[in-house]
Amino acid sequence: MMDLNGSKPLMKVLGGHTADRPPFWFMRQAGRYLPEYREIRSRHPGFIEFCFSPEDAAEVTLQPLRRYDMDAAILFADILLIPGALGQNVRFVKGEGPLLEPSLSPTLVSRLSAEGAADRLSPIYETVARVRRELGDNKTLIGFAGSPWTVATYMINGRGTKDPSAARVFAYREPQAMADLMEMLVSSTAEYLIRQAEAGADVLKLFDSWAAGLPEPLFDLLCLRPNVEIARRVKAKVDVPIIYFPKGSGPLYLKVAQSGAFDGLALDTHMPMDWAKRELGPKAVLQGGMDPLLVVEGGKAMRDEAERLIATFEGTPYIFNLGHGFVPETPPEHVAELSRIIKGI
Ligand code: 1CP
Repeated sequence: MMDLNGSKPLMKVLGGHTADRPPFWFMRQAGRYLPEYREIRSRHPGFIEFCFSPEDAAEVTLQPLRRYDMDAAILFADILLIPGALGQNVRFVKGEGPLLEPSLSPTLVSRLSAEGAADRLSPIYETVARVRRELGDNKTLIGFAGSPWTVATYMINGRGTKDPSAARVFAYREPQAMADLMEMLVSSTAEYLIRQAEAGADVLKLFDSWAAGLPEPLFDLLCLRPNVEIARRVKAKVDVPIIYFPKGSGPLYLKVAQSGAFDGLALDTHMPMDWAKRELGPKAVLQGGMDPLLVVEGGKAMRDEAERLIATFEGTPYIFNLGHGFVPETPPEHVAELSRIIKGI
């Protein structure tokens, strides 16, 4: 195969090659911990409207790279744009988080439609194209979407919660409505990701932030199968690597790796790293794992853990990242220090 990504360190590693130092980026690298983000955010009354503003969304996508020179930018958007495109009303309320109205019943599921959903997200493809034009040839642009189960937990619950049990009960009580919802999410998400790749995304990531705690049969049905199906549909159309993040799924990561459907697997914070390297590493390129709260703390604790991760994965293709996103309290100078540690400078 011709090596078209030779100048992008992250693409090389995602293709299975090792590197002198791990390429890196950070989950939630754009966001509230950066003053320049808050400045642009304050000009927008609504978060969704901000996501649909390509010029400003492209700008905040690029902001963290100007400070820290990571190897990749991640598109500034949100996993909760898809519910809006399917016909549910989504808004973000200050201090409260997302509100999705009305929360889903089987009747309401039958009123949603994936028809034309990807077209309604066209400002996002414009953001992707703008960022790709401004990003250097050696930098990777990551497009993304929420995984069907994770997006469904918000659609069914109607708001953000630390406990997605309403969606689990819905899955048991209303299997047909759940299957219909998953099919709409799979088809709209696959199309949305294909359009991001066509606009210039080099890599695509699927966030299954609520994959933890599902019994194995439900994990197979609602996490593994839909994400494998999205990967299959995307790869039938565009030649881009896909990273999957089944957060908190523990030993079920093994089934995900064995599916062979994903180029990369994003690790959460409590993953045993030697186990991951031994059992998952042969099947997928590994990314992540650092506790974001260590970057709030900084200093020796942060350095020791970064060095532990780098040493663990030395000699294997590994992308440095967090096990979940930066929290708003993260001091930007700690991110600068962490970037220097990873670069070995
Ligand atoms: O007003 C603001 O600035 C709101 C903060 C914010 C930001 C910066 C939200 C609301 N979304 C985002 C951007 C975002 N979201 C990005 C791009 C920026 C980057 O990563 O640098 C990405 C990749 C996401 C993905 C996302 N959104 C996930 C998956 C990753 C994860 O954190 O687990 C999830 C679960 C969301 C939902 C969401 N969006 C925003 C909030 C506050 C939430 C969580 C709601 C909740 O569960 O309570």
